[in-house]
Amino acid sequence: MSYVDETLARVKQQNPDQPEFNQAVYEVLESLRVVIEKNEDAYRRDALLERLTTPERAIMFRVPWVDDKGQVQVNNGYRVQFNSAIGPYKGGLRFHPSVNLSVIKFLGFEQVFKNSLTGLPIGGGKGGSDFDPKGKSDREVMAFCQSFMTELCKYIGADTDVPAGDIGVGGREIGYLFGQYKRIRDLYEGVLTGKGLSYGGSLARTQATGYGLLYLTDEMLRCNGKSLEGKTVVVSGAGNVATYAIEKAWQLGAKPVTCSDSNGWIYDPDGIDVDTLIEVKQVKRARLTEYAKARPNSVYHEGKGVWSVKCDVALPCATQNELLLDDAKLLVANGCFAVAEGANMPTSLDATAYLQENGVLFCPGKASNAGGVATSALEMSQNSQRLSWTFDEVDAKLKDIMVNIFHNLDAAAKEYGMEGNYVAGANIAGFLKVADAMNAQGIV
Ligand code: NDP
Ligand code: 2IT
Repeated sequence: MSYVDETLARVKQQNPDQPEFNQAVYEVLESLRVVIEKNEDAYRRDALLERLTTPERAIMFRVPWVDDKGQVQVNNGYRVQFNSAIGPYKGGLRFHPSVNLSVIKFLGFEQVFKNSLTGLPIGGGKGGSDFDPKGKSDREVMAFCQSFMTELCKYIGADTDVPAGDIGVGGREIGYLFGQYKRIRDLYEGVLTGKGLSYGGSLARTQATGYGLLYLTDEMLRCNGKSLEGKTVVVSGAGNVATYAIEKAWQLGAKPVTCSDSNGWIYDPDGIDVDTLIEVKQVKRARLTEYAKARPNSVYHEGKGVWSVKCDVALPCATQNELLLDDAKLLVANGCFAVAEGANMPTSLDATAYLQENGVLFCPGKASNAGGVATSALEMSQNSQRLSWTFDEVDAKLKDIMVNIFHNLDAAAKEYGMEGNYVAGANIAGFLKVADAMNAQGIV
């Protein structure tokens, strides 16, 4: 059996109850076959793939807190420190009821390659909890965050592990987490990114993932003789990534016509209005039914459905496995020619294959959503220098990083004889740097 197949079988056997983690490992290792097979004996002797697919450390902890009725609640907390070969662990925290060890491990594994692709010195990690911030009072969210950080603070630090936001963790949560870290550790350091501007945050970090997604999409289209100008874009999600993807799509001349949340979705024939979306989701923390009330031409539908809307470009920006084979078939039938992932692993393996086989330009999240973590690394640099850069400085660096990422993965795909396969290009380019650093550092 080949070393890749042996490793896939071992990961499955050791983690039988972790479907998301197995899915992420499968996607990466399938792309790496060509690289591994060139040097199989050396990789096998060094157990490189075993080390790559086993987190350096996985921390699980109890998070007790008291709700507004005086009832004690208990959630599960996680931090998976996956790989520190190229820098301190870096990656977000997700607060969502669906969080479990499999989800955090898949996200941490993806983060290793994503962070490598940014070209910046950051290793990969991820954390979170099955806590659901939805419907909780600010006091309840603060109580939860303080309890979560009381345990997490033992394992993180500005040069060790630097968490940030992800689903359910935005500016409010980062503020409460930072306050508790500083209080317990008595250290004013850049231990978290996505901070508020008054206490060490970076301009443009809020917008970075969505903007970066569009910078990369724009470059991918340009290099394939196409453009965003005048194109119809469908977007899923209505959170941080989706909102600023929609804003930048407008700025680049496209028309984004959909967004969605976990209850339903909006089609707005006039294009999604960013101010209304921000007012509904960020200010009121309300459902998308409120968007439809504020924009009478728009239509609200219950459930899933954005991929049924005719479009040129599709940007999944909500969550994993939200674009399945039937959705991919609809997109192709409706003439969609590009899909770029804003979320992590939103497209299932069979849907990705279908899109690629039908000539759709497909960019995987570990490349196209890397603008968020890249700008987090820029926030770390500013914190270390005790300086703040302007919005335009950060935005220009972000754009450069995204354009470079595209060219690196495009070149890697070409070098290994898979021109246009950006999934393979991203996995190979991300892997080579991490593998090189791991080799140089010996058996650790
Ligand atoms: P937010 O919490 O701001 O928004 C998430 C959005 O997705 C919300 O609209 C939410 O709906 C919807 N959603 C979440 N879970 C589900 C689900 N199970 N089914 C349907 N809809 C769902 O998160 P972000 O925008 O930050 O994250 C979105 C994606 O982007 C995630 O995959 C994340 O890992 C990824 N990402 C985020 C980065 C960042 O910087 N924030 C960086 C790179 C990737 P509702 O409002 O109902 O909760
Ligand atoms: O998935 C991701 O890259 C993020 N949630 C952002 C991580 C970060 O450290 O900014």
